[in-house]
Amino acid sequence: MIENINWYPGHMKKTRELIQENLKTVDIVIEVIDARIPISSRNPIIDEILKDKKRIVILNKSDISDEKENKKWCEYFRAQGNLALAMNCMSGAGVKELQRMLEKIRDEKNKDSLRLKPLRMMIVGVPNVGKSSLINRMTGKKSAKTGDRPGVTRGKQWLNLENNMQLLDTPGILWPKFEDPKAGLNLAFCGSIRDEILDTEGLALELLGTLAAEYPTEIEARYKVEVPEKLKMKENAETDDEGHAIYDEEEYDEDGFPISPVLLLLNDICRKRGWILPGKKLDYERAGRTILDEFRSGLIGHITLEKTEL
Ligand SMILES: Nc1nc2c(ncn2[C@@H]2O[C@H](COP(=O)(O)OP(=O)(O)O)[C@@H](O)[C@H]2O)c(=O)[nH]1
Ligand SMILES: [Mg+2]
Repeated sequence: MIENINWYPGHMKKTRELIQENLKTVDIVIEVIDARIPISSRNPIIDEILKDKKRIVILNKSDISDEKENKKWCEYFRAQGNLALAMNCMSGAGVKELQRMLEKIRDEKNKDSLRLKPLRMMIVGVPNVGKSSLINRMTGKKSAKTGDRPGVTRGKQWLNLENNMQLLDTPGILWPKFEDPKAGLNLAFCGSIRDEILDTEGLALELLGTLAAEYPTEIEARYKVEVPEKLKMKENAETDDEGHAIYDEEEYDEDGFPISPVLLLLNDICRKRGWILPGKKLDYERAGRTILDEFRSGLIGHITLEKTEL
């Protein structure tokens, strides 16, 4: 889990140095990102860190993201000169294809050499994208730790995979774009920021607004509510300083304050689901927690929050 927002500059510098040190000894870097948020789940200066090192971008969690967006994002990363692949570490879908890609690179590396050299790789990515899950998938039970061999960075171990490949056992943990509030929100939606430090109700309301605009059909089907037209047209809506859509408010509470249409939608959902407290108050805490959980586990649908320009 994320060591939360406390990425000190010194901390970042150290991580970066560690990755750069290991980078010298690897042939290829596997960069894992979250397919639901391919921009927010990438380290902002990853290109600067990896420079022209050969890279495979893994769009992980493809089981809960939007399949047609996965394809577009793969194309996008390929157009930048990388290899790219959608992956599901829960089922293992995509692992065989990754294997084939790696074998090709290994053979390329050895094409003129008499003594076969192993392909060496490391996995990098921001917290919670599935780096450890991928390592487990790649190593399976047949992996073995290599001992203190020359060339192995102290404290680091190389895992011997099948087919003459070696994987650094600890992934390079990078930091996401905390300075961008939109990225922070996306990371929080996807569970990359500890919920204890978040305002669940506020976060769920933000998520609901986003989903109502981009995936209204999924919201309607899951919660048996009708998403008002004006919420569906968020793209055209004016936004305030923090990027929140400004709607023409039509409903007012008993004190005369406007009620956001997203809150009205949440109210509808609460009533449909029976999230009501004694005294007929709506149980926003339960609503918030459930909507976030259902989004994160893919129950609302296959959703990608960040789209390519393609
Ligand atoms: N739905 C889904 N969940 C995944 C996938 N890969 C990993 N996860 C889950 O995402 C969470 C973080 O995974 P982990 O491997 O610990 O990420 P790391 O922090 O990058 O090492 C765990 O709850 C995993 O079970 C995937 O492909 N699909
Ligand atoms: Mg991990």
